[in-house]
Amino acid sequence: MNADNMAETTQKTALITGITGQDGYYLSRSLLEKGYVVHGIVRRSSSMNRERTDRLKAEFPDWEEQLFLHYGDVTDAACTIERIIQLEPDEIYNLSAQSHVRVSFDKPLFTHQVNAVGALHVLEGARLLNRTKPVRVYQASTSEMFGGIPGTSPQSETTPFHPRSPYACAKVAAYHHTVNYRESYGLFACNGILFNHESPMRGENFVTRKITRGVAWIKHGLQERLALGNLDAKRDWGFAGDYVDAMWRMLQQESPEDFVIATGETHSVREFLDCAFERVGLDWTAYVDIDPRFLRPAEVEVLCGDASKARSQLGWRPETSFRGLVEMMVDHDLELAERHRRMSAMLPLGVSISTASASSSPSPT
Ligand code: NAP
Ligand code: F7E
Repeated sequence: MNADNMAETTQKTALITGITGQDGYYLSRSLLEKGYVVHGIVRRSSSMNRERTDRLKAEFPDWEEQLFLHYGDVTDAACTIERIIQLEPDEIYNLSAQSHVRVSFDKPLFTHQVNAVGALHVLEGARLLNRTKPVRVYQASTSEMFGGIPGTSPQSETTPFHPRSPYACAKVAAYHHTVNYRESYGLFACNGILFNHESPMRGENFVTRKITRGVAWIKHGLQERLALGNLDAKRDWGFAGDYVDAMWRMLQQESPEDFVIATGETHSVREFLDCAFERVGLDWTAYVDIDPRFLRPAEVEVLCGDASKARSQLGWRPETSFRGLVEMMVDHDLELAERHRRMSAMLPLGVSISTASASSSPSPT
C-alpha cells in the first residue's frame, strides 16, 4: 500500500530514541508536521547537547502541546521498558546509537551495549506493550552491515552481511533481534537499512560535515588546513530529510518488512571535496592533508544501494541530488562561519568563543 493514501485522522503518538541526533531532528520535524505527539528520550550530560531539539522548538512555536522530552538511556533496561509501557506509543523509532564507525574501534563494548543490547531493550519494551496495545517499531539499521565487499555492489535487502567494525557487528545483532521479534512474537518491527545520509545537522566528525565545515572555516580565514584519512572510500550519500520519510513509510505498511534506503549513486570522498571546495571557488589540493591517524583498522571501501524495493512498495524516492546536498551543507556552514567571525570580532582581546569541532575530538575522527 502506498503511504500517501494512508493519512490518519486520529492523533498518533511516536517515541523516538536518539531524538537529539541528526535523524532525530528531521524525523521529529516530519512527525510534528503530520500532527503526531512526539516523545523523545534524551541522555543527561554535564554540558547541554540540545542544539537540534532547541532548533525544533524554535521552528514549532506550539511545541509544548506536541513534543515531550524524557531523560533515559537505552542501556538502562528498566527505564527503557518502563517508558515504553508508560507512554504507550503507536510507533517507536529506535535511532539511538554510538553511531561513529571509527570511534567504535576505541569503544567496542560500549558500542555493543548501546547499539545491540539497547535495541533489544527497546524490542522487549515493545513486545510487552504489544500484549495490550499494538505498537510498531523502526530499527535504524545500516549499510555498514554489508561491509562493501568487492562484487556485492549495489547492495539490496538480499545482499549478505559482512560487518567490518564493532559498530557494524552490533548493528547486525540488532537487525537479527528485530527480525526475530517479528517472526517469534508477531511484533510489527522493521529494519530500515539506510545508506549514508547527511545534512547541515550532521555531526561534525563525519567526513561530509568535517569537509563542509572545513571549507567554510577556511574561506572565512578561521582555519588554515583540513586533515583527512582515506579519500578513495566511496559512499552512497543522500539527504537525511529525504530518508526520515522512508522510516515513517515503513511503519505505515500493512505488514512489517525490511527496506534498503539509498540513492543508487556512489561518490568518493575526493569527489565530495571537489564539489564542496568548488562551491567557494577554492582548490582543495592546496588545503587538505592526509593524516594516517584518520585511517580505520578495517575500511569499507565502496557502498552503493539498490532501493528498488522501497521505490515500488513504499513509493519512496530521494529528492535531493549529490551536488544539491553538498551545496546545502557548505552554504549552511558558510553562514555559521560568518556568524562566528562577527561574534569573535565583538569580543574583548584575549577572549574567544568555543570552536568545539572534529579537531577537538580525543581520538582522530
Ligand atoms: P547521531 O546524530 O549520532 O545520533 C545518535 C543519537 O543516539 C543521539 O541522539 C544520541 O544522543 C543517541 N544516543 C547515543 N547513545 C544513547 C544511549 N545509550 N541511550 C539513548 N540515546 C543514545 O546519529 P544519526 O546520524 O542521527 O543516525 C540515527 C541512527 O541511524 C543511528 O542509530 C545510526 O547508527 C543509524 N544510521 C545512520 C546513518 C547515517 O548515515 N546517518 C546511516 C545508517 C544508519 P546524544 O546526543 O546524547 O549523544
Ligand atoms: O566516513 C572516510 C572514512 O565517518 C565515511 C555513520 O553515519 O554512515 C556513517 O558511517 C568515509 C569512510 O561515515 C575521514 O574512512 C576519510 O570511508 O563520514 P564517515 P561512515 O563510516 O560511512 C553509516 C551508514 C552509518 O551507519 C554510521 O552510523 O570517509 N574518511 N577521512 C573519513 N571519515 C571521517 N569520519 N573522518 C575523516 O577525516
